[in-house]
Amino acid sequence: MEINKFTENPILTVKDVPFRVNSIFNPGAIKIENEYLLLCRVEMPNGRSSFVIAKSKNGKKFIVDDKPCLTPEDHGEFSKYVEWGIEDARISKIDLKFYLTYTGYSKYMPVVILSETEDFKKFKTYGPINVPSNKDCSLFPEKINGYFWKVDRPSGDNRRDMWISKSPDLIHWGSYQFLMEPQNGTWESDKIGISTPFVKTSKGWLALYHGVRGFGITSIYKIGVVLLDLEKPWVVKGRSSEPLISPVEDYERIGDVNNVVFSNGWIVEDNGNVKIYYSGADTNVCLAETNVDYLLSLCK
Ligand code: BMA
Repeated sequence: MEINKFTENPILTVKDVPFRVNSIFNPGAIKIENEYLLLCRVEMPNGRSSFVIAKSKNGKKFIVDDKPCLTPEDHGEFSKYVEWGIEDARISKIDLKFYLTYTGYSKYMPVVILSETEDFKKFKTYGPINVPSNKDCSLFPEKINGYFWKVDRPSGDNRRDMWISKSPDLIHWGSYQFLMEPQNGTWESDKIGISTPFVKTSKGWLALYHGVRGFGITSIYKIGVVLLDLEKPWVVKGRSSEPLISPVEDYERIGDVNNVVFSNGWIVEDNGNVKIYYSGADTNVCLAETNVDYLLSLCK
């Protein structure tokens, strides 16, 4: 098996949302018992995003809830950091709770927000866990060397690199280290960012990342894969030299932002099968299937 885009893509579009939205895209994903849950970004008619849940028994056919579960207005004292929307949640289960890292967008520019939930009904937010501009943050599902770890993407001057940091409590972060930079003259030459949460494999911590290359007035977003050392997660053991998923089909080429495939959620099943949830052209939700062995074989 290599990677297969689902023949019935896209699996969700605005037509599946029972309330008025411009688009549904960029879902975080988690499997709870035997149910697949997507925390989808919905861009509301005013152009600001909230999150809505979609659920499925088979990971392919999803039913979208009839209202958002988390909105900018739900952020209490932190609302000013998310006034222009909440975007692109990554979901990690750590111990018995689910932790969400997502972009809060406001006049202060993008910043990573941390929230936790036990049931996807009630959410507790801890507000920003870094200073702007920073986005695309994924957590590791367990402590390494006694600390929690995250990877994110600060935007300083002209650089768009991924950094790794650690925390005793998921809220206070430090020991920042450079992790990965875009490779010049390739599909990811302009910027990179982590896509999915990290998953533990026998060979290391595996995650998808995105790479962007600009051509004049347009940018093309593609998805790659990276492997970090299990004990020293600041060490990159391998990464794909070519993209794993590229915008090819009309539903990936044409939409609100053309020529984009973007993922922030996947399910790695116990048998090694992988369901990648991604969006085409910032406009829909799609599925691609592969397995861990194939992804590991790409990390050279
Ligand atoms: C990124 C994020 C994503 C989006 C992508 C392509 O910077 O804002 O939400 O899917 O751009 O437009």
